[in-house]
Amino acid sequence: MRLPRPHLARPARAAALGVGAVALVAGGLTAALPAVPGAAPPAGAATPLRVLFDNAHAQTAGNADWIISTSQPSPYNQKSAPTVETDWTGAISAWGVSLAQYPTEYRLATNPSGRSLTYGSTSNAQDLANYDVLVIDEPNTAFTAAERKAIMTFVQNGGGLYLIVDHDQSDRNNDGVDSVDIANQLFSSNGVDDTNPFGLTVAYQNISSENTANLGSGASTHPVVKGAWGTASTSILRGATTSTLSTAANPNAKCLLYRAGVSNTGSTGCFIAVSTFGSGRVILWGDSSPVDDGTGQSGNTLYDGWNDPAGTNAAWALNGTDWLGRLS
Ligand SMILES: [Ca+2]
Ligand SMILES: [Ca+2]
Ligand SMILES: [Ca+2]
Ligand SMILES: [Ca+2]
Repeated sequence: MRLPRPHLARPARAAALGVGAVALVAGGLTAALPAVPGAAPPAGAATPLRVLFDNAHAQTAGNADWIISTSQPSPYNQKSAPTVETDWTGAISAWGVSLAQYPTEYRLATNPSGRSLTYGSTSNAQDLANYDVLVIDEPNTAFTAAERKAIMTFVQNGGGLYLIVDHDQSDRNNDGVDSVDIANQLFSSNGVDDTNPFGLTVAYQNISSENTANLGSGASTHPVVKGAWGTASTSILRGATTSTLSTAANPNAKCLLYRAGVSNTGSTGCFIAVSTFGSGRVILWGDSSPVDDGTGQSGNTLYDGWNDPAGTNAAWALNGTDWLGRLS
């Protein structure tokens, strides 16, 4: 059983990877990071949360670079104890390094390109049964039928799925499917529950540029909103879509953050949704841009959404990771 996170230390660390990163370099490690990573975990938190980031579905196609590190499966082979997001190479390395600063609390890996997602395969070191949380940021090739079943079985058995999609017609590798198609296929054809298991469907929208602070009714106390990494309240939409909720299909489907200007009790226009399936949890976010940290492999045009002052995007990602892993 995991005890509560060290709440006081967490926001300071999260900030160190954000706008405070410059101060970190200028002021020196000791000044900027007063708490020693790994020193704070309470007794009983001996087993780190195991988080797997998927890179087997064209997550680096086109300008995407949705990896935590170029070293895969183990990011620690690039740098064993990263402290700033550029210690690991990838446009979501800020997400990875934020967690990796707490080595006794989080252990990260990447499902590398060419490796299928499995559940219950003893020959796959990155088998989902070995992880607590699976992050899939904008898949651009479809999951196979076996992978869809594996993902849903993982969630059904208590796993947490953080699924991020991008806007309609965002087929970066021109294979005929984009993340909207791929998510909806997962939700409707998985061999475990094909009748809207999460109560969530991705809309076919392309919202070019908006900001939102439209929290769902009653969402202000949700652990993803009010978490150890700070309060999540706003986000950015930069080529984005939303989802539609069906509480008839799943009464636990809930919208935490709506697009601006829509009803915050409605079933449409949801930008960040949460739900459950079996013993597990899911978060669905309608845009890959907010977690783009702006730095990654050369050749990609990237924008820093992670630190964009119009959104509390790091908090959504990091509090969400904790909630999916049942730390909150
Ligand atoms: Ca790329
Ligand atoms: Ca594609
Ligand atoms: Ca986008
Ligand atoms: Ca980066």
